[in-house]
Amino acid sequence: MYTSNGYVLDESPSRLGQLEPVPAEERDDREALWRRLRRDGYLFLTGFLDPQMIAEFRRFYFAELRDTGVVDPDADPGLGLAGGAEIDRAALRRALYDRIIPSPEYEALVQGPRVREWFRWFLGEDVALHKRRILRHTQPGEGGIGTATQAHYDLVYLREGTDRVLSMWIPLGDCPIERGGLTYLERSHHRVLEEERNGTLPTPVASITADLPGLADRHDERWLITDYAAGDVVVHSAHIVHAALDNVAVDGVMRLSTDIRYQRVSEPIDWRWEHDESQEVLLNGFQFLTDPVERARVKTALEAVLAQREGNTSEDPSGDFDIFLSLIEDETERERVAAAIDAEYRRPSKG
Ligand SMILES: O=C(O)CCC(=O)C(=O)O
Repeated sequence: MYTSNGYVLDESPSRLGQLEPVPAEERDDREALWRRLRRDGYLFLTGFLDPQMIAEFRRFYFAELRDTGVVDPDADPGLGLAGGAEIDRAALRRALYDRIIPSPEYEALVQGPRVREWFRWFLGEDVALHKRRILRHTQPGEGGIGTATQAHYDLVYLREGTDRVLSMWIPLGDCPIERGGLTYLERSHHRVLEEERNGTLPTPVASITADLPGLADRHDERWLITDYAAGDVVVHSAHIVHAALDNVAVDGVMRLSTDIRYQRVSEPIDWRWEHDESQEVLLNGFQFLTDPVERARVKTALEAVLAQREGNTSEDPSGDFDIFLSLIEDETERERVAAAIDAEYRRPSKG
């Protein structure tokens, strides 16, 4: 049984399918890859990265988390065995934002020659990697709304720049289905593109829903899943709907992944993605602002706050939504945005 945020996936063939890897004969054929990306919304590139490099990064990552309660401190960090202790959130943030994300190990992973050169080749010009890069781990058994990534498409979070952004999802270690890999709603990008063009999407939209089976029913579409192996990656467009499954593995092994975004340097970059992930909470409210005057004002105010915090990891980001809300001058707009933030990010966990 596969679940996402506790919702059980319908395993009938009309609702669940397999992700299709790019066949060997298309790997070096740019035109064929573009045709495939336009048709499917994703490119599943098996064995794209060296599994040994992935294994080394996994070991480095969990070794850095040894004292956070996330992993079993007595086990080989390369295994990524979940710990049973209470999680020390401040220590976790320090490990992530002060040591792991700025490390040469992470840099080599996300913009080593293999990845960067591939994007340069595929996009046909110089490329930029967004500074906001996301590392995610999930312990087995973590569940309930808010644990697994809900159904969404990336453009919703990237609207301030070009829509021709490509994401790369990289499992950092083997990620069999039950460990909670990424799942894609088959060809949903065609519908999303159409809805975007016609302006028929409800706005503002953040994630669409946690109810994956309900969404597949509503659109008569299938969720595509697979057993990912270390070294596999998926490149996806900004319009395809995707989500994560729960980690329901019984072997105690953590799911670890990173997701990064590349685009052509010549196209506008969403300013919010020019800040690293440690400022995420502060930036998340911006998507809910609709009034153009308020958007412009808040953007300026937010950039000033961010400039002050550059390189300074806030250990307790729980107050960042309040800082964000305090930047909105119009009271009605502030209340509306506060309600949207509560619905999207502060939903009480069912797990
Ligand atoms: O890894 C996840 O849970 C979500 C990843 C994602 O949304 C992405 O790669 O765009």
